[in-house]
Formats: sequence, C-alpha cells, structure tokens
Amino acid sequence: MLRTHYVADVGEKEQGTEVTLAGWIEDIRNLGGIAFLLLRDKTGRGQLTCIKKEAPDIFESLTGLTRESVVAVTGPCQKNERVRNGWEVLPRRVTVLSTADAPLPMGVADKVNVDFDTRLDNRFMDLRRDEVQAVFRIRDTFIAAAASFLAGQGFLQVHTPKITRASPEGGTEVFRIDYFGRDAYLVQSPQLYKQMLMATGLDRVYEVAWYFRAESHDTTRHLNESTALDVEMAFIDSEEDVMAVAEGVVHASLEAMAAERAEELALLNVELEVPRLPFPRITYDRAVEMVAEEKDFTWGQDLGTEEEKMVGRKMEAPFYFITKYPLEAKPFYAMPDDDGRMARGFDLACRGTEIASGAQRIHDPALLEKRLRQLDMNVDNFADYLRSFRYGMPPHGGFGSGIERFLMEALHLGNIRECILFPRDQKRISP
Ligand code: AMO
Repeated sequence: MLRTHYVADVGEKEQGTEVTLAGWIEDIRNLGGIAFLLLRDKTGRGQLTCIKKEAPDIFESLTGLTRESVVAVTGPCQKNERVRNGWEVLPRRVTVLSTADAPLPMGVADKVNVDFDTRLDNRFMDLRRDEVQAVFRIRDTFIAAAASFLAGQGFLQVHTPKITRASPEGGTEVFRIDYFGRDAYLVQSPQLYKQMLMATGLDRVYEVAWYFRAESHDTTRHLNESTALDVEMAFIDSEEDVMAVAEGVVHASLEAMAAERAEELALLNVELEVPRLPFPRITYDRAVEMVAEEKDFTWGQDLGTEEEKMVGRKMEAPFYFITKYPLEAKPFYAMPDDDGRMARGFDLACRGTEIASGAQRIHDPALLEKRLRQLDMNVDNFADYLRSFRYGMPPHGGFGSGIERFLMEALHLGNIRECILFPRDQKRISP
C-alpha cells in the first residue's frame, strides 16, 4: 500500500519513527521559511511541517501544490504539543499522486454555505466533507446492525430481480424499459418476489432492496430511486409477529448507531434517542380521531403527509405503529380482517413520517385473485406470482422500511437527498 499509517493510527509509538501518510492536501500555509500543510485521509487530518532550509526541493514541491491534490508523504513523525493531534510529520519524500485543478468547484474545509444543487453537482467533492461522510458512515452502521439483528432471528439475505413484468405497488408509477423489444419495468419493490420466496421453505428472508418509483412527487421526503430494508416471514400468527421484527430492527440499529457512531452523530449535532420496546400501537381509527380534532377527514383514505404530521405531534413516543387500516387504503396483497373491512396492515412512523409499512398477506390464491379483480388489476400480469400460491403457501407477512426515510428522520435531516449518495429525482439523473 502507498501508506504505512492512516492519520488516526499515528500514536505515541510512531513518534520518533518514519511514517508514510497519504491523502488530500486540504490546506497550505506558506510562511516563507516554513510551511504547514494539512493532509486529510478517511480517518482525520495530520500536519506536515516543512522547513525550507532543511529540505528546499520538498518545500517547493509541497507549497506549489494546489489544494485537494493527492500525495504520499514520508518522513519522521515528531511530538509537537502545539499541533492539534500532538504530532507532526517532517516530509522527506513526497510523491504527488494526483494534481487537483484550480479553482475547486466547491470548498471542502470552508465553512461557507454552498447551495444544495452545487453540492449534488459536485457530490464527489461534497462527500469529502466530514458531516456529509458522517451520514454514510451512520448509514453503514444502520444496515450492518439491521442485517446482524435479522441474521440473529434466522433471516436469510436474498437478492431479487430488479427488472420485471408486473408492478406490485400500482400501475402508473413505474419506469418502463425496453427489454429486447418487450415492455418491462424496474421494480417498485421486491414485494412479489419476497412473497414468492415464502412458498420455498426459506421461511424468513430480507433484502437491502432498490425501489424504482416514477412518482411525480417533488418533496423533501421522496426519491425516484431509493433503498429499503425488505423483510418477509412465513408461519406468522398475525401482523403482530411482523411488527415485533420491525420494531426490533429499528431498536437494534439505533442502539448500534448510538454506540458506534458517537463522533459522526456529534458532527451532525444529533442526540440519538433509543426508544423503549415495544413501540406504542394506535389503530387507524384512533389516528383518524386525532386528525379530526384539527381538520375534516374522510374515513377510509390513507393518511397523507399533513395528517401523519398531526398524529406525530400528538404521540409522545418518537416511534409508533398505526395498525388496522381500511382495506381500500392498503395494496391488493394485504390480508383482510375477519369482517373484510379492514386490512391486517400497519405503518411504522417516526415523529409524523412513515418510515415503514407492512402487513400480513393474503396466502389463499383465490382470495388474492379476487382482490386483484376488485381493484381492476390485470390478473394475467400476476400469473407467475399467483402460481406460487397454488402448491402450498404458508401464512406470511412482512414489511418494507425506506433506508433514506429512516435515516432522514433519525438524524433530523431536512432533505431525504442527504441520505443517498447520488439522488435521483424528477430533475436529477446525473451525476
Ligand atoms: P411502501 O410503498 O409503503 O410499501 O414503501 C415502504 C417504505 O419505503 C419507503 N419509500 C420511499 N422512500 C423514499 N422515496 C420514495 N418514493 C419511497 N416510497 C417508499 C418508505 C415506505 O414506508 N411492498 C410494501 C412494503 C411491504 O408491505 O412489505 C411497500 O413497498 O419508508
């Protein structure tokens, strides 16, 4: 490797020895006879102190660099109390690995506010900033902790197709693609596939899934390409079994985020609340009563953004479930309750924003087909899916939880685009 140490790995032991650091030159202060440079790698920043008369060539080469150029620098590391991390490196050999153009499209270390579009246009630079990287380090911990929790509960990680012929979550909001002359779609969610897997005996599966949705929403909480944690489990008694897994995932990941990402959370000024289990549950009917205290609302509709916020303000706990939705507010695959009026579906919300939704599913193929027809959906498009229900399909259920949506709420970020590397929305398809 080009480096012997990351900045954060330089400790007492290294002081007095030679090290090679490699990274970006964030700042250059040339005082004439002496220059101080700040070298940044993924673990932090270290000072390079260059004295002209001791190493004139190296002094020239380093002070002549443009900011954000990439170098490998070798030299003795010495203790220096006046430097922030207590040591400095005196460069004796320098390899310039890449020279940055000037001026930079945006600053990395500067505290000046850059508008969000400029940041996204230059995401490779934006991501050099600590607070921006922090989100993705926390995201990594969230997914790893969720995966570890689910593995502990006997779930198998799977990967289902993203190109498909049928669209599970409604017909209009799909991206159509040309599949060798045939119409195909990008999946809106792994819904149909994760359910088909329940007919295999794998019993408990999860996927870190891509959702592609051609929704024309232009909001701070919608993306046209997003990721989700999708879970499906068989042999359940009711949707309560699914909710127990959903709250377990959220709880375990928040605990891991708080324990392992204190530094990143501090950069974002976030004090993470790890809520108590179980999360409170309120029925849809109760949520409608709460909404009706503030505005007219017709029973039977799904709760919109405004209504979700109203409920969120009235709930004491940050995370809570809304259960027992009217059948018409849930997708065709949701299991109807005994009287056929309500669905065994639920949403999980965080302070007034839906972060997950799930249900016990219909596992009787005749009922499933009836529901598709009732909703005027083309049964032929679901032939493969329906077939998997005809040869032994256990009762099952699951949920899908938007990863960006969850992070946005947990980290109090104002825009969901902060939580995905290269956001896709109506206006943005590059970079
Ligand atoms: P639903 O459509 O409610 O359910 O989506 C599940 C969760 O995914 C996230 N989400 C989104 N995040 C960002 N931008 C979007 N456009 C977007 N759409 C959805 C939300 C939402 O709660 N198949 C079912 C899940 C299931 O029943 O298993 C489904 O897709 O956090």
